[in-house]
Amino acid sequence: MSNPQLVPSSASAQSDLDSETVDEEIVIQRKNTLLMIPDIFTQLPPVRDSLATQTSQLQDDTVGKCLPLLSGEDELAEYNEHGLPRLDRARHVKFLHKNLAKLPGRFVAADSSRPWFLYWCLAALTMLGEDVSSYQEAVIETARSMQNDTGGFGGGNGQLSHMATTYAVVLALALVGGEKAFEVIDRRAMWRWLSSLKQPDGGFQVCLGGEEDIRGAYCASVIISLLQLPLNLAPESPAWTEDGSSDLLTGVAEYVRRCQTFEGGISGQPNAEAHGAYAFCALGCLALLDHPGRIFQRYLDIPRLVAWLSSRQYAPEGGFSGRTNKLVDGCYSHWVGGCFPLIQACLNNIASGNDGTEAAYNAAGTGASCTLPPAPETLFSREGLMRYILCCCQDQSERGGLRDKPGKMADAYHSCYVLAGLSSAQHDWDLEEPTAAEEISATADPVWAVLPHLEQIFDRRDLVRPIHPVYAIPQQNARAIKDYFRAKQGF
Ligand code: FPP
Ligand code: K
Repeated sequence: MSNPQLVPSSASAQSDLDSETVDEEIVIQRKNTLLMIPDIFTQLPPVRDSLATQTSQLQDDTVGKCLPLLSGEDELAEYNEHGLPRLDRARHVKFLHKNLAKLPGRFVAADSSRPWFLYWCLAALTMLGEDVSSYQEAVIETARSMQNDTGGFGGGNGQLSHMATTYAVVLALALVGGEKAFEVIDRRAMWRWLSSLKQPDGGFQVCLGGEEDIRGAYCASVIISLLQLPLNLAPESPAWTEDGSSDLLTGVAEYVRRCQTFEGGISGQPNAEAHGAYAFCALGCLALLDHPGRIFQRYLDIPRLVAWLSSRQYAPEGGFSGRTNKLVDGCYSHWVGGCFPLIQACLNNIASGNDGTEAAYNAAGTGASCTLPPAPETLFSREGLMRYILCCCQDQSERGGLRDKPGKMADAYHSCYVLAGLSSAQHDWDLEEPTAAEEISATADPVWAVLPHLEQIFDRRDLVRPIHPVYAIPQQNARAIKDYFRAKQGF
């Protein structure tokens, strides 16, 4: 290296240098790092609305907290040549193990979220490359205490079964894996319980007598698919029909369609406000019903959805917001960022002509050849998301863990979904085998091909383990539980 300014201080600092020289060197180094960071991540947006409101004030405060961290000015961080700090793996691992241990009294309000803590921590540890099988016994015991004879899992012993806690328990059992863990689940009772939540309009209630929303549809689809449940409805279902024409999945896609809003995003229920968390639920749910290349086009306005999803990514922060005029939050790295691998799979399929567009065009008999547009290489700024995650979402204190934004405490929820978002930014996915609607319970499982995305700015050692784009657990864990239950005839 001919330019001494590029030599890291650890290598060049001599013991006889006085502290002033060292300080000067650090300043020079920071300036050089800054040169490597695109202006869009270090400057205020060029177009600003001069009307000050509570909303614009909160936005300015957030940018104010993020900018120094994005500009290589965090005293506690060591930046690489692109201005990115390392992923603090060891500290995050420690934080997550601690969150799986007995929590202090102030967590009592989170008691009914215990299944979630299991899932968030186990999933996050897995993404960080940890082996979580040592938690098998504990997860089995906890899951047993939360299962109801009437089907499903509550948030704790004696609590009402809920779609979200059931989803979290099933994923936690899949993460620790093994026959003993899978056998905890009473699948017949689960099937009855899901039948009783299924509504005539295609959606699902989240608990008996509770609200019907798109979380219900997503969680139900994941549970049905992972547990390979029969699709026919139990007679006590509100959606049961005498002629047997409707099953657990009837009308789910139509329900999802009704949740797309005028903005292009997806709301929790028809005619409500679009939110990133629900966009992921919508796409995840549809992707379990058929190949995204076919089903997204059939039920959603994709251009408007992509425009809305893209508008969730902010500059200079680089992270995503959950809805229009709200702030970036690390968790949307997954809820919004996790939509992109699914949309990418959809567009790749359309570009390859597999979705049937080309055949339909040719069949029209015009004689003209059909030229399909190529799929875009990437749909969001991976660099921006990575910068937000690594610069702004890591708790630099001894505590470790990942967070919503600077100034917030790290927690298990954000640790899980920030890492899941990092996985989306670091990898490319494609769905190899198209699957037919019936195949949700059929023998062949569609295979997601995943490779690290080339041209990255992060240290290769900071690559996290990829997760399945729909189930949000590693693909092999999803496959293991599905194969186990598929091999069983009936319950
Ligand atoms: C608004 O919170 C948040 C929502 C309207 C949706 C929350 C739902 C999820 C995070 C996940 C649902 C998915 C499953 C699988 C159960 P806010 O107003 O605090 O945040 P905001 O300002 O960022 O919108
Ligand atoms: K929030």
